[in-house]
Amino acid sequence: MQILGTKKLSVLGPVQICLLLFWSAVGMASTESVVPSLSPTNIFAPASTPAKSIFGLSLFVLAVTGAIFVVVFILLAYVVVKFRKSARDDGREPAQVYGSNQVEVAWTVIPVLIVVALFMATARVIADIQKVSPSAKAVEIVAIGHQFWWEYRYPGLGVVTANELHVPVSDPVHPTATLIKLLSADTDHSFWVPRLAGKTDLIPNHPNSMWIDPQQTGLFLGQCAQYCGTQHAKMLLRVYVQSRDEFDRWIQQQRLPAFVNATASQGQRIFETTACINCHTVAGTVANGHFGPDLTHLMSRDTIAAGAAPNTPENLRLWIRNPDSIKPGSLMPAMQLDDQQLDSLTAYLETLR
Ligand code: HEC
Ligand SMILES: [Cu+2]
Repeated sequence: MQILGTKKLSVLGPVQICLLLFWSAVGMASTESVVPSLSPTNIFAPASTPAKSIFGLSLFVLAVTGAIFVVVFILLAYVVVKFRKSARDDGREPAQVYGSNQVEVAWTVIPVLIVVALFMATARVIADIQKVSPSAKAVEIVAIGHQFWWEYRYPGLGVVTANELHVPVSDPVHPTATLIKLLSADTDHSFWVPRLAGKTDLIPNHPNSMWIDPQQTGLFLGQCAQYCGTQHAKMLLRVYVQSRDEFDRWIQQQRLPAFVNATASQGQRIFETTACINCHTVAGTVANGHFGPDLTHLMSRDTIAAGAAPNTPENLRLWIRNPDSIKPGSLMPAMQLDDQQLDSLTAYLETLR
């Protein structure tokens, strides 16, 4: 009974593994060739040099581990079939083999060599990515992780924004790297946009840096990849890769002070007499807080609250009424405003283009 049980298991095991492998291979093939843009975080569709090197490395690791799998699977299948219970078995214990030096040495040395090869390949990719020194033309950005949103500063360009990072594309004619210095305002976060680069942590009092050179325009998504508190899951990354012209236009627009619109003066008064200004900056007004995102050009963003919701008037109103309804645990308090105040405040925010 016991023997039958184990035999059944060992036959089923490889079959199941095989099926699993088959389906994951199908999945991989279809995401790569048929629908490359289906997932904006697809690790099989790298679009920047660091991500491409990592992709190459993962193919190498997959090939090595795949080869090991095939060898082990074939041997296992052979043994299971060849030595299965037969009618002629006399029930005695089979011959036992002890202490073969050759076998012991082989199954120690070969795995060690494989691990060393994988280690060397990995170390080389890491070193290759890190040794690149930024050219003078590189765009420099400081990314600061906050619970639970991203602050982006462009020190050389005089721009401060939040949650939606804009960078220029790097085409063969104008190769442009973007250098991102990673800081944290509170606890550990991790910057991870899979199609652009590997993960790098943002650690308090320990500046890190990374670089990207996205080779196609478009929106690249990511996610804070280090648990940083309740709303870590809604701390999304959005990287907008733009042509140089579009990027320059975006920079010009972001440098302007807040747009003043008399029709929203009532909302502006509420904003400026409520605690909002202690946490938020609106350039050119009395609002100069730094605990929350800069709102000077709030309307130039597609989403609010680090990608948690689309930036629509309804969501904005809902957010101010009760941030927890969109992002439970967010560090912005509900300010207990009445409906009329909420309406005028929303109308004011809508003018921050
Ligand atoms: C105690 C500090 C604090 C106060 C007071 C505060 N906020 Fe916030 N606010 C935050 C933080 C922190 C976030 C980021 C939340 C997140 O994404 O997790 C935020 C996010 C926002 C956002 C979304 C910005 C974006 O681009 O994602 C808006 C809009 C906003 N606040 C408006 C207001 C208004 C209007 C008031 C006043 C009624 C206000 N806030 C009061 C801290 C504050
Ligand atoms: Cu985080």
